[in-house]
Amino acid sequence: MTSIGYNEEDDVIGKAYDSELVGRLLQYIRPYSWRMALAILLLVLVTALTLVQPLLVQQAIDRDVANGTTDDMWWISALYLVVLVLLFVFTYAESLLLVQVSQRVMNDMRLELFRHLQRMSISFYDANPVGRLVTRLTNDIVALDQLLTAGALTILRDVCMIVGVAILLFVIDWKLALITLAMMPVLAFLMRWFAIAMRNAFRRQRLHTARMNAFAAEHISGMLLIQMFGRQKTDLVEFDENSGALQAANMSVVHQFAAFEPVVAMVSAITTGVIIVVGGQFVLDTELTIGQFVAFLTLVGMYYNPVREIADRFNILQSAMAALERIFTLLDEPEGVKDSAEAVDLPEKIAGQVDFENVRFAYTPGTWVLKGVSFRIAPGERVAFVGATGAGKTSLINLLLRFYDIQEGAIRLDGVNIATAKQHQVRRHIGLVLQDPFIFTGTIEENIRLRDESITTEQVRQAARLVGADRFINQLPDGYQHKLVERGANLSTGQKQLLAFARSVAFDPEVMLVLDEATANIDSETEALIQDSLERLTAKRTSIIIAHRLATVRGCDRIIVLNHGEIVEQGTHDELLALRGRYFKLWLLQQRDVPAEVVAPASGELAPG
Ligand code: M5T
Ligand code: MG
Repeated sequence: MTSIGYNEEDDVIGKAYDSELVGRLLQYIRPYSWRMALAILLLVLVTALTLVQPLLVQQAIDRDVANGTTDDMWWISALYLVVLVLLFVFTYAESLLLVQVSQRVMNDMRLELFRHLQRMSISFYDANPVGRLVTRLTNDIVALDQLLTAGALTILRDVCMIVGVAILLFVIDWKLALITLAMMPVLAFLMRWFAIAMRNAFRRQRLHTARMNAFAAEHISGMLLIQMFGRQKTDLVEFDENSGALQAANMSVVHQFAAFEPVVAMVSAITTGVIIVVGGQFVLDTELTIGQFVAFLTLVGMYYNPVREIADRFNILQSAMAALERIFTLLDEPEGVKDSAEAVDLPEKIAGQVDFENVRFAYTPGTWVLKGVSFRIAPGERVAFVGATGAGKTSLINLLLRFYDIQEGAIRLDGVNIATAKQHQVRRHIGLVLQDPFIFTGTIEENIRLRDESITTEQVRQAARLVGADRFINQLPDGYQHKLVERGANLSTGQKQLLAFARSVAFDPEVMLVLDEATANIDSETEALIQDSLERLTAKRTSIIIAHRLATVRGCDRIIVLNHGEIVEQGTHDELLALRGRYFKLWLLQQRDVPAEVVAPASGELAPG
């Protein structure tokens, strides 16, 4: 098995700086710009105060120590203390401001992402694994936080520091400063070399992390199959390879880091050595005071700190840029069907008439899935759609729920073209009973009303009674307050189905859509129960039933036979049988399950899905 869950997009490694991305990020920071500005101001002040310290020491040495007095000690000490207190206050305020901005930006982005996800078309979710989308909302947003709190401003601080120190060095003694800066090209060369090596190491690290995660996610969710087919050994071998590659990549990152620090330390030590020799001579020549000499050495030490950390920052920037890019790519993904500005309101209650007028529709331009479908379903009428797999039944439902807009024709609900109506109102009038009912974590009652407060407890119970779900619910220890686990793992398939029915009924939609494939894998007793509740759920309600088993649709007022996106026959069960057309063939095929003498050999063209 190969890791098809692995996605190249996830290990794209961005540049450390991308002006377009940063420009977009700034839009998010704008609402908090005064906080940000204040943080930057404080940052500059903190740098300045840090640089003042060696200068104070210099004063103490030159004024007092060198002359064997303590006259100026008191004010220098006092000043030093003030500097320390200010440093504390400013640093504290700066971090606080930064974290505030960063947390707010993160929150804004998360909300925007989630809202965006809510508007994405259903086809988008077919193409994007849940895990990836969740990663956008979690890990990638965290990477952003790092960019704001640890990355961007720290680099600014480092730059301030380097520039500030360089200026002071020149102020103290330009000759000595020149000698110090002469070491710069060596350092620049080393840093560049390390940056490239580290970039590659990080890239490998991320690549292998992504691969291992994808492999693990896929093979853990497919554990049933793995155990069924006894693939544990081969799986373990492959996992071991992935994991080993990750280990190697991690080690190589560590190697780079381990080498970088001592190398910088060595350059720094050599520089210090040269300064001691040359500076010492300057002191002897009284060109430099002892205080200046000490301050100079301290400043040079400060100079190397940011340099040493630059590789770390570089890494943070890089992964943050990549995360930003992924977030923005997701945000740029076009949303599903949108309401137009002049979308009309549907009445609170409708009669429930559904019209399809010459509907033509294609998921991908050119491949028509529905080729001019027209029908009218009167209020309260129960209509079934049947047809071979791929005929377009599910598509029809998707269109009525307006998950997609059609290319030609019109779909009307009580005469109102749904393309011009507000989407959520259209869906409120339509109930959908899915083949694979989804259960949320929460109680039975919460699952029925889906946290809609307008549905009363009594309505919840009524709905459950109507579909016959109350029997099993009442047997549960906590009844309606019984807690369900994720995806309803503590319920049987039939129970989940009944619960989903109750949910559809509780919302009391005028039009009910039933995807009947649901009853495929349950025992005949439960099936009869579900069949029975389906009848009750669709009674006196406009209903559209998509069924594969014709037994389900026999009792419908009308059956419409779809074939390759076109209506080929319609009528009642008996009428259609009398026609001896496609429906008849389908019906014959299904009689094969039943020992009956009616069975005649049929062509396999219309195999039941
Ligand atoms: C009809 C294509 C599908 C088929 C045709 C849902 C869906 C379908 N299709 C897409 O390209 N994208 C989609 O998201 O449309 O498909 P259907 O409407 O699903 O057919 P059905 O419901 O009658 O079939 P079945 O198997 O459920 O009985 O060409 O590729
Ligand atoms: Mg279908």
